[in-house]
Amino acid sequence: MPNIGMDINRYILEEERKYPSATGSLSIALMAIETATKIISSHVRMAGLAEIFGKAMKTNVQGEEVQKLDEFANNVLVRILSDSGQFYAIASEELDDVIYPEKGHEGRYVVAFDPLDGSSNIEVNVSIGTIFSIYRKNTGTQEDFLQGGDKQIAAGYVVYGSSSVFVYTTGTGLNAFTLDPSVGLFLLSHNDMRIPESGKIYSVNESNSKGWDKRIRDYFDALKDEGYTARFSGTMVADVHRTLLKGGIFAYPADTKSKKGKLRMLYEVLPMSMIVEQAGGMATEGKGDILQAKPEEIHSRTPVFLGSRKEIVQFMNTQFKNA
Ligand code: FBP
Repeated sequence: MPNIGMDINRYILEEERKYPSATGSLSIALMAIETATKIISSHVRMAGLAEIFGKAMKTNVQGEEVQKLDEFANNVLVRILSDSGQFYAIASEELDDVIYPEKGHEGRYVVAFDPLDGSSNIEVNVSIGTIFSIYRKNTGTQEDFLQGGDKQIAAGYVVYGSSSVFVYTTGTGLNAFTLDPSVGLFLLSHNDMRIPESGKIYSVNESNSKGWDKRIRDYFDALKDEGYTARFSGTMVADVHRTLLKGGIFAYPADTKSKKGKLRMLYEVLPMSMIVEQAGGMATEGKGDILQAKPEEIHSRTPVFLGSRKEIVQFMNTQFKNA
C-alpha cells in the first residue's frame, strides 16, 4: 500500500512494476502530463497579477508576450506531450483538428484534453482545472478518439483551487496527489478514493431548468424536498471534485437551448465519468452507463448525470418511470 506523501513519479513507477510486460510508455506519458500541469498551476497562481499588468505591459520582464491563460495552458500541454514521444495524436478542446506530433510516430497512445476547464472563472479567481484522457493508438486516425469511454487507458484531472490536486486512474482505482509548491512535487494525499454511497448536495446550473425535460425538473425538486443543498461553481472539475469527496450528484442536462447538453464527451464527460466510476460512483447520459457510449466526432456534446450510486439509481428510476 503506497504511503501518503509519496511523490507521484515514484507512485507511477511502482504501479508500472506491477506489470512485467509494461514498456514504460504510459509512465512517461503520465509524467509528461504531470510536468505540464505543474507549469500551468504556477501560471494560474500568477493569473491575477498577469491579468492586471497584462493590460499595462504587453511583454513581461523576459520580453515574452503574455498569453491568455487557456491559450497558454493549451500550448504548454501540446508542446510537452508532443516532446514526450508517447502520443501518436493529440486532440484538444481548444483546437479544431487532431494534431500528429513529429516525435509521436512511434507513440502507442493518443491523448485528448481540456487544457483549462471553467475558463469563464479565470478572471474571477474561482477554481479552474485541466482534464485528460488517454486511449491506445489503433488505426492512427481520428477514429482512435471515438473508441468509447470504456476503452480509456487512463483519465484524470487537475483542480487549481486553494491547492492544486492531481487526480487520476489507470483503471485500477483512483488516487489524488496534492502539489507542495515549496518542493514542486505532487504528493499522495488521497489513496484509493471512494465516493460516498449518497450525499446531500446537488450541482447543476438551475437557471436552465425551464428548458429541461419535466422528469429532470421533478428529480431535482424531489432532492430539494429531501433537504439537499445546491452548489454549482461553473467549473466541472471543481464541482466533480467536491462530489467525489462529499457525495451527491453533478449534472449538465440537455435543454431547449443545448439539445445535446453543453459538455464535450471526449474532453470532459468520458474522463470524468471513468474517474467517478473508479471511485464506486455511477455516470449516465440518461439512458445507461455513459462509458458504453461512443462520441460521433471529436467535439461531440452530451448530457451528463454523475455521482453517488443512490442519487444516480434514483435519477435513472425517475427517467424510466412514465417513459
Ligand atoms: P469550458 O471548458 O469552456 O470552460 O466549459 C465547460 C464549463 O465551464 C464546465 O466546466 C462547467 O460545468 C460548465 O461549462 C458551466 O456552464 P454554464 O456556464 O453554462 O453553467
